[in-house]
Amino acid sequence: MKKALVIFLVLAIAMSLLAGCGQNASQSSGQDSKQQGSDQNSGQSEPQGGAKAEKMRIALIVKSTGNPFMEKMADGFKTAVEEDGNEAIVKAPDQPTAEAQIQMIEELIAQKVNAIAISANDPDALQPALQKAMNEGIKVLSLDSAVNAKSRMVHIQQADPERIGRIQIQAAYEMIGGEGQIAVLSATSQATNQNTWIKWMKEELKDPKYAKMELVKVAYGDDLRDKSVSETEGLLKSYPNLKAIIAPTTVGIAAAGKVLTDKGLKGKVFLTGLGLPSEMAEYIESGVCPWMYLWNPIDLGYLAGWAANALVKGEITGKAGEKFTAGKLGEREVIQVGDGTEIMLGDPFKFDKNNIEEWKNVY
Ligand code: RAM
Repeated sequence: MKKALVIFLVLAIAMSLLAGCGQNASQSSGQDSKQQGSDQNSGQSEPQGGAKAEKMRIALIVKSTGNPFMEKMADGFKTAVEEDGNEAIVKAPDQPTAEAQIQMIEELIAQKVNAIAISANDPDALQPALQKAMNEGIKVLSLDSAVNAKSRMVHIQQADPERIGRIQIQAAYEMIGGEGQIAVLSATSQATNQNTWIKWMKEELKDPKYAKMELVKVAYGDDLRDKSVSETEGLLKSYPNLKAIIAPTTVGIAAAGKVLTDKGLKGKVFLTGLGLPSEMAEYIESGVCPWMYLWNPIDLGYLAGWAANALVKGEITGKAGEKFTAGKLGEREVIQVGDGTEIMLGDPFKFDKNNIEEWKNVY
């Protein structure tokens, strides 16, 4: 009996050990295969029929939601990123603030994206977040509204800011016959692009030919439609002799166009600035806004998308003199501007009664 019991116990122990080993073996092999799978994914490699091993995730943060210019810019960006076989992630904060953008940058760092492109709501406030991103190997670029040179590898510039600023003052001068009060209706008070253009407007105004023209106020509609409407109404109320409004923002100029139209001020208060042909056609046709300027927002986003592709591939690093092919826009060069580098899209384009018809369906 005793012998039988010992044999039984030995057998039982041996079997349980064997079962344990088996379990461990299958568990560990399961882990191994899981790990292999996530290793493949952590490089964002999604083999597509063997064509491309690495699919990079390239993010765009725009200024805010509900801005058709930003939407068109994002369309161009997505096209370029996808043309190179990468994945585009587009983020838009509810409010055009630096705080909201910082939160989005932190989220994208946690997601380990490969690149972040941003149209900045503040030139300096994003620096710690963007530097953290770059320290983690994420390529960072700005477009449309720049961050300072320490916060980015390169900036995608729509057109020469000096020219954009000066031509808007020249336009207002012509419209009002060189005499009278003018006001600026801008986006947010921190926006890099608008503030740079306004700086050049003020430079242009120093020319003695503008001695009879007075810039009475810079108002901020924050690229929000309702606020831009109420700021326009405020300007008209505070300055009953106002002769022109310059709105260097597509949201602002469209809001001002509506207010001037509704109040029957066509020919009394002139409007110019930077506008989307699709939103401004009716005011250009009616004469409320005799002419205005812009560049192609789809191409601006597209150029930034290709610059991001080139950065993640290591084709460029953001140093002056580097060249790359920006898809259908052809070869582009990185140039030195001040203490940072830029890639330029082109010249601002003038829209008036003669060409608005053909452009209003494009963007
Ligand atoms: C608005 C935005 C954008 C600017 C255009 C002209 O849509 O402020 O940043 O480039 O206007």
